[in-house]
Amino acid sequence: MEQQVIENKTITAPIGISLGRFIKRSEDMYSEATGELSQLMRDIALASKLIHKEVNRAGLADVLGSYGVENVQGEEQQKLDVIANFRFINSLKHGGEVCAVISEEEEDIVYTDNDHGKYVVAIDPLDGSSNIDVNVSIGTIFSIYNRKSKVESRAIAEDFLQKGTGQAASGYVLYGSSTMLVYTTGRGVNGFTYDPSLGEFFLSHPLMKIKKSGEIYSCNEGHINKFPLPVKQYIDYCKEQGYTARYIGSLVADFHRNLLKGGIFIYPSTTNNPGGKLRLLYECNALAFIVEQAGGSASDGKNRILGIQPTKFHERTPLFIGSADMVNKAKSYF
Ligand code: P6P
Repeated sequence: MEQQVIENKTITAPIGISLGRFIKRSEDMYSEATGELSQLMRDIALASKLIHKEVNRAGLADVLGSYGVENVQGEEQQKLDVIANFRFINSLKHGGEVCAVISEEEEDIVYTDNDHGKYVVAIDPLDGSSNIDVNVSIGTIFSIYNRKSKVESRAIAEDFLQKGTGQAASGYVLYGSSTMLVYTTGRGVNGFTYDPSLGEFFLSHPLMKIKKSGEIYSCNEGHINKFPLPVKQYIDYCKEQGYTARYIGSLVADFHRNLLKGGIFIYPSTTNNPGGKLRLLYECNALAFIVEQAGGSASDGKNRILGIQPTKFHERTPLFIGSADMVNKAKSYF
């Protein structure tokens, strides 16, 4: 088994190590670690395994199709959305480390009755759910913060309305041809692939880094006429460069491909979504932390995503994320 040299500040480990042992190793490497974040990551991994099972039998177990109700976003909830939301909140509630959750599927704060928990989690339990019925990859995106309010008190809005630079950890789960958990605690990005026969995630992508520049651009060109002029100009530039267009319509899948191959994902402000479509708290901040830890960049077109001060739980932001040189080139048109 390839032995990765442990570099100071970043967490690396031999490829093939289980997630559980990786988490323990990470905790042992840092004297200040108390084990609470480790337990939280285990809770997220557990919920991911349960969702993996639901997603992989979606066609068989009548969990396809809509649930017949709308979520707070006014989007028709897919049954798997509801299941995923329940699984993650339940796992975090029973894990005991999280005092409250903000979820794309919930209008307001969900209290876990763990007022002693020192973390809060913002989560999109199942992003890209419109792709469920057509068997396209979907994903979970999560962001973890240290609460600002006093332990033993009830969580408050300010616990969630923190800049992305304050994240303790973030990551995503991609339910694709294989299920992968990719996360960072600010010491590098590591990717784990799930082996359903063993019921465990194993380190498959240690210390992930994104290319400084790439040749893939991802955006929904069907909306091109709704894009601001600078975005149209940048997309024209990509075409002149002969870049490849790749757009799955599932943020986690598009982001993960660009992380591995280099590229830029763009969901700009549009005439019908002037603030952009994607959510700052539980989509953009989480992926921005990952991409910066991997050497890339994330912007709203002008400002660093991680530097934006949130004012509302479900606020949206335009998103330019991926290879640093490509994001900078796109920004140069504004
Ligand atoms: P559009 C899925 O609904 C989602 O939230 C992201 O996963 C995806 O990147 C985006 O919306 C797709 O939006 O407008 O291109 O269909």
